[in-house]
Amino acid sequence: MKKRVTRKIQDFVKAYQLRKEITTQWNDPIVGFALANDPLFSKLRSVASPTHAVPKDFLPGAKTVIAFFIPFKKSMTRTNIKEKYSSKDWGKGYIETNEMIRQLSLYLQELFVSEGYEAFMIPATHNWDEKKLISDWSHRHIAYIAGLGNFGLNNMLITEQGCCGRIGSFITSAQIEPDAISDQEACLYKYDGTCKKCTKRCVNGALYEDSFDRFKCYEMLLKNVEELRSVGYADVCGKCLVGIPCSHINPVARKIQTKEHRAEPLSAHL
Ligand code: B12
Ligand code: SF4
Ligand code: SF4
Repeated sequence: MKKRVTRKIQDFVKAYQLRKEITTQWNDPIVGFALANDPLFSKLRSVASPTHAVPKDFLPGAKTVIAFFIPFKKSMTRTNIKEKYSSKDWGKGYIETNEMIRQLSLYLQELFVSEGYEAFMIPATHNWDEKKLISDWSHRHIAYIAGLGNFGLNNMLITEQGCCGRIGSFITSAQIEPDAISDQEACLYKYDGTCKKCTKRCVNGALYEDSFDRFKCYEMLLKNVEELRSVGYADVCGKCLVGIPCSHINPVARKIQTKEHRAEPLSAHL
């Protein structure tokens, strides 16, 4: 079932971008699975937020949580590197991907229900407490538990395809084999204290090595809402995600591979 669901998600995204009205293009999504009763879900209440839900709060018969990361293409993320305000493509990418995640979740819901399972879908964003700017369901934590990656200094979940993309998750009563959490660090700063490029890219004084001010960040997102009116409601920024080592790859995995590769000829002679 795992392979089939992964393929269905990938095929959906491939077909979706062929629609005439869609301008954003995505790379193949990566998909991970978590047991709904994984003790890490209840741990989230103590680690992340006391109001964080567990899968059974939304679906009492929950057995599995499916998480997917939908990577943006480099050609799109590049448009958001220059200037203080976000590019139109980044704004449009946000709006179109949120809608795609909604339609993909509806599709998965129909699929599971047609096979006799229960299903529960969650929106990609705006499911937050307006005053605290915190949600009761963190897609990036779910994706972490489902083995899709690890956290960066820029707060993003960094996957094997980087952090430039959007995350969705979905709950079902179908039992699907879970994936293991990734023990591979993904942020260079967390790995060896280097990089910090994301903090230097922040355009509104919200992201530092030792702190993040979500309200300052949201202030910038709202400025972009005004700037990008022509594409719709785009509360975006994302300057701390683009043009950095972890935008499209896991730079720690790359660094380790390069070191091993360099070490190879020497070890071969020992
Ligand atoms: C509220 C929210 C915001 C707020 C607050 C952001 C924040 N950093 O807290 C505002 C409006 C400011 C915002 C801004 C942005 N957001 Co936002 N946002 C959300 C939302 C709706 C909820 C996040 C939340 O409150 N979760 C609950 C809290 C408790 O957990 P958390 O913040 O996710 O987790 C933190 C800690 O627990 C911690 N942590 C650190 N180390 C470790 C280690 C372990 C082991 C664990 C368990 C946890 C942990 O990690 C997390 C990151 O700080 C999610 C969608 C969703 N429902 O998940 C999108 C989401 C997080 N945003 C996203 C994005 C892309 C952005 C922006 C780039 C805007 C844009 N699209 O252009 C900026 C980036 C700002 C930044 N650098 O952090 C993406 C992230 C994608 C990714 N690769 O991770 C999400 C997942 C939306 C999506 N569906 O893809 N966002
Ligand atoms: S830019 Fe560097 S420090 Fe920032 S999250 Fe990416 S790898 Fe980590
Ligand atoms: S999204 Fe923009 S304002 Fe928010 S932390 Fe990143 S660069 Fe700074």
